[in-house]
Amino acid sequence: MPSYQPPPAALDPIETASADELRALQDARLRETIRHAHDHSPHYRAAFAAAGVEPGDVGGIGELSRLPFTTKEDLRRNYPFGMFAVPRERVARIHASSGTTGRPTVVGYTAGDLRTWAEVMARSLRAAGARPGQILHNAYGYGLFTGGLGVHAGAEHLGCTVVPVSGGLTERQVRLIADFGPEIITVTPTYMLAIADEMERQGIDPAATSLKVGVFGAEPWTGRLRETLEERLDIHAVDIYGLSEVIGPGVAQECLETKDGLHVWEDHFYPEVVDPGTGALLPDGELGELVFTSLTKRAMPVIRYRTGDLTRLLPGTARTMRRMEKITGRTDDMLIVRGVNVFPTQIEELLLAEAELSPHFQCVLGKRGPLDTLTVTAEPATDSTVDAAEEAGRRLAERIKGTIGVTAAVRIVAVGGVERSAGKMRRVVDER
Ligand code: DLL
Repeated sequence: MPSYQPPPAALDPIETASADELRALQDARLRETIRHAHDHSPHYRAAFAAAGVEPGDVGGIGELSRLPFTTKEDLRRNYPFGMFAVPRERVARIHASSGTTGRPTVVGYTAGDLRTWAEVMARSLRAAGARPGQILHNAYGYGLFTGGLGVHAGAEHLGCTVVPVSGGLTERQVRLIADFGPEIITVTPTYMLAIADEMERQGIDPAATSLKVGVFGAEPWTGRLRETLEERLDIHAVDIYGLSEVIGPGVAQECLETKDGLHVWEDHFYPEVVDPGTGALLPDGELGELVFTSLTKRAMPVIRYRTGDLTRLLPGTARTMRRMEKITGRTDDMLIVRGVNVFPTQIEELLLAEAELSPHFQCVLGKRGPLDTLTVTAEPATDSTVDAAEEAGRRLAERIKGTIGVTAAVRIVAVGGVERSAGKMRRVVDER
């Protein structure tokens, strides 16, 4: 267990407000958001009309499910600026998804939205254990991706000394960590692993750096990977969640003191969980697709946005606001291999239990005749032999069959043979 304990810090009053206070605020903000979206966005006006709802029909959160969903497809159809609910001149910043498939999705922020974002992001970093005056090494990518600039603004707002490294140039990442002495690092968990490998290559003990907390997100990662990262780097590893459509990083954050899932900043982003197939609202505690309604965003409000992320909502602990469980995966990352559903996170849990394998892996989907095949590509751990890794690979294949119920081949490749990424790792390679 890492020894760092952050000094106490004052929270925003709403973080510990009563459930009633929070609900009253949400109700009022929801009414405003719906009115604003209806009056200023042709998309929402048409969508509400098609569903037969008037803004006045929704008095509060209790009636939210009368409104239609918003999907990624809606954003694509309105490319580039059609979802904006303010004149384009009032949009202070634009971000966009990489758009590897189809058109990118574009999101916009007013100056006020950027302030809100910096506030929720600062709140997230504080919950993660960051404090004013600390040096924060930000290795999330800067650019159209929301990670770099989003975390950056929040860290400045909190009062940290920000090192805006962005992703990539791994040798330099290690150099700057050694020279500047940051206590906080913000980066995807898989790129943190690559940085730790590079530390070892340079003869630096990853557990002996100045780092105390890693704020890891932008991709699914498991409790097992938390253990790996905490042990290897002697840091606290906490989870941060967000998505561009809703605002970017800072929608939900795990608290350092409990590490029990992510508190959703519900005063700005109202979460629902629905059945991914039928869209029916599910009660708290049930696993389904996360849906968000923004409560304060002006440039691009989102109403009941289908995230594609699978999780469940849980009661608050370290904060009164509800938690979401660590994300299992995305609906579109679910592998269906001969009728069995598999998430890469399930493979990660099993793979990390094998000490002879490195934590870098990919799931490759192929075809043999009419049948789908799943091959997990993995590497030997640096202090392991190829024979021991092959043996661990055979064990892993058996455990995948035994626990998940799917037949998978495990292919051991040379160290460095599994693709690396300086940001979000591509876990699934579809070769069919
Ligand atoms: O990934 C925003 C972000 C940046 C979050 C930095 C955290 C840290 P997008 O590129 O729009 O935005 O991707 C959003 O990434 O719908 C999830 O599928 C996934 N994702 C983000 N955070 C987590 C997380 C940023 N903590 C998509 N756990 C989301 C699992 C995550 N998946």
